[in-house]
Amino acid sequence: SESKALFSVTGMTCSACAGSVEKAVKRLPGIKEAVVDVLNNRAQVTFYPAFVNEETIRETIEDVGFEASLIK
Ligand code: 9UX
Repeated sequence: SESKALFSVTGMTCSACAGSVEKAVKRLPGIKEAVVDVLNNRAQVTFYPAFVNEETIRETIEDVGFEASLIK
């Protein structure tokens, strides 16, 4: 089954920032959907926990260059 994680992502200033976060997260195995909202500094990710977890997703967002923390 799938899980959802909501992250706070700070430092994104344009829609291209959001696009680069979405692209990086979607490249991970086990990601169903990633939606990044630059205006509200949020990333909502739907994933398959057999393949990936919240911390790997969070680190991937940080690797793109933004601070990310898990909200729920
Ligand atoms: Mo453009 Mo968003 O360089 O940081 S991708 S502002």
